[in-house]
Amino acid sequence: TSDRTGWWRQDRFGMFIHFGAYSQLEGQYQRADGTVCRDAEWIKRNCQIPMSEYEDAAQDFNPASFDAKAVVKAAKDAGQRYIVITSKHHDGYAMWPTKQNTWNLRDHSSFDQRRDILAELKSAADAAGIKLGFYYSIWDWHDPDFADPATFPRYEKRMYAQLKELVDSYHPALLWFDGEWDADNPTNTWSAQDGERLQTYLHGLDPDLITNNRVGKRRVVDGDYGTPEQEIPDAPVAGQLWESCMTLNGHWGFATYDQDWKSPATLTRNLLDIASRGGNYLLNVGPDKLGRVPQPSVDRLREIGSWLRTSGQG
Ligand code: JFZ
Repeated sequence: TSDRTGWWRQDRFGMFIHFGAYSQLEGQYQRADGTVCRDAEWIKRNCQIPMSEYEDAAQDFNPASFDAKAVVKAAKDAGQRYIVITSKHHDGYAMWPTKQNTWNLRDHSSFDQRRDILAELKSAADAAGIKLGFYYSIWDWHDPDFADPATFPRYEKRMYAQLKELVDSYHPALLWFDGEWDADNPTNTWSAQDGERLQTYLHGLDPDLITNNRVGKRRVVDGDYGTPEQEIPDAPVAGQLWESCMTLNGHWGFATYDQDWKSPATLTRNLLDIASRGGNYLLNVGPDKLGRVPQPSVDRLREIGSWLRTSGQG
């Protein structure tokens, strides 16, 4: 535990945002034969969408209604004090104008080319005293150099360059890594050494940058904290900070068909349960293809916040 986690340990409650090219499909893919396949941020892979079709969908992506101030307000109303948004999920699509490829929201979409949602979110968060962090997937389905161990070093170089862009342009407080595996090629595994090298690199850019343990092999020494997913650990690892991330319904990314929302009572109980065990709670919203946070999510966030305020803990 270093000094850099001070604010994070205090803050306790954050907003996760899963938003990307997959959001354009809103959870549903209709195949040529008319059958429908459903999934959210994994839809490209789990519904076996050919890359050219997925790229076509991304070309139509136009989240014109994304409103950074409204997102930050929803977080603030809930009592959340930090936000972690997907800068790049497994599909490799970058949500900022990266210089490393054109597979990004600036160069491959129908979105206003002058806009940059990560910059918008950063300034709205700063204005509200909310910390901003980025999710970044090491696994990349789009970059052809990822999947082959022979070319992986070329991919890794671009990944380092992208992370430097993120740090230099938006000064995130935290990087939330994921996808430190390759399900298609188990020999192409991200090693403990790869993780350590990346951590050292990032702290050279910004020593205050917090990372989760998925930057490496999820050992206690990897990153600053552990990441149990969709669960509250009975016995947290001694000496390890941790953060449970959870969905509000059953998916991370937007899925029209998923209306299975958790109750405000359950969500508030989770927060109290986690906080009482010394953990952090990262609760997810998945904006729709226009960039709007679903109303059931906004309503639940407000209810959690109103409970916190009436109990004098907000
Ligand atoms: C990953 C992603 O694949 C998923 O789409 C989402 O972004 C989530 C927050 O993270 O999924 C995982 C990662 C780790 C585990 C399971 C799913 N795990 O440790 O069991």
